Amino acid sequence: MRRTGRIGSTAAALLLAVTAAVGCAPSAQTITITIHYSAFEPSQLTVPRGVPIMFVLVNQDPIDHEWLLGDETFHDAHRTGTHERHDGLPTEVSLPALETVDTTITFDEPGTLAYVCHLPQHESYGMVGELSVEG
Ligand SMILES: [Cu+2]
Repeated sequence: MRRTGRIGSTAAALLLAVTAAVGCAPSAQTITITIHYSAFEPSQLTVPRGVPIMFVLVNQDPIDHEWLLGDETFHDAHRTGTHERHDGLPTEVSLPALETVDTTITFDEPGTLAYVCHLPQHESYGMVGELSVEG
């Protein structure tokens, strides 16, 4: 009985420690962005600063797209850019037809960024979204 009690309190202490860790550390958030008929849904997002955000990018279209996140300078460069695939950077994601890709980003600075598909004609067609990082 005594032994059972000791095991029980150890388990309770462990549970408390886990709860405290989850409570203190910034927990990751998941945001799903769906692409359908060459449009981002949602096309406006607000995220907190300093918290890992996992973006789940669901391409429901039978054609390739991309999800490029950055400021105006970044997008100016990509509008005239020539590279076809974006791999390795969490803010530059190629989305093959009918595939889902996730990427995780932690934003350190408040501000407004845009996510754009820079495949030919896609931006002018409306493949643009706005992401605000809270201060
Ligand atoms: Cu596109």
